[in-house]
Amino acid sequence: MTDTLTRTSRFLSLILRHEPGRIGLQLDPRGWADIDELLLRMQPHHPISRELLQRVVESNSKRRFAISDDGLRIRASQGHSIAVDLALAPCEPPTRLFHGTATRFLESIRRQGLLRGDRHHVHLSADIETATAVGRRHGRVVVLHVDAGRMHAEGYRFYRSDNGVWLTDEVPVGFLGDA
Ligand code: HQG
Repeated sequence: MTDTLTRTSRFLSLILRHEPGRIGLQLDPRGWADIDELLLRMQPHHPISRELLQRVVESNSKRRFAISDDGLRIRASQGHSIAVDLALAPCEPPTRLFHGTATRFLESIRRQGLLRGDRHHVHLSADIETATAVGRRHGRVVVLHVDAGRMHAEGYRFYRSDNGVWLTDEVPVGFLGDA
């Protein structure tokens, strides 16, 4: 059985990344929602207390959600499909990053490189273990390595989300290899 924390985390992901309008909520341009308003608007759909919200934020192993310093607002740290500008500053990536995916995508990836699809960015991991967990969600997992150092040197921009996911617009085939 899926527990309350997981179900709440899923609902919050849906609202804060993809469909705030589902509960009549509007995010600000940086993706933040007012916590009092969020809790109020969640009542008819998935009622939770402020304490449970806090527990979801703190217990989430991927730290998917961030609360603002003043404690008044919440946003998803990454993974949006709606237009928000997280205002992440470009930064220098490690020389090597990893991308976990399913073997069935390989042929297409070797042809097109890594594309962001519905997301704002291609998501990359700092270590093989994390990449393996990400890839496993899609099926038989394979981990690719990304020559991030060379991409950066050639002008591709990288960002790091609040929860440590590396983001970039695309990874052309020439920067991909087997991990
Ligand atoms: C694949 C989770 C064919 C790509 C994780 C991936 C992550 C291609 C899938 C975050 C392709 C997209 C994102 C191409 C890429 N041809 N397939 N040219 N280029 N793909 O879920 O990276 O749980 O949108 O390899 O922890 O798996 O949401 O991206 O398999 O950080 O917090 O297309 O989602 O975080 O799948 O995962 P996704 P992802 P949360």
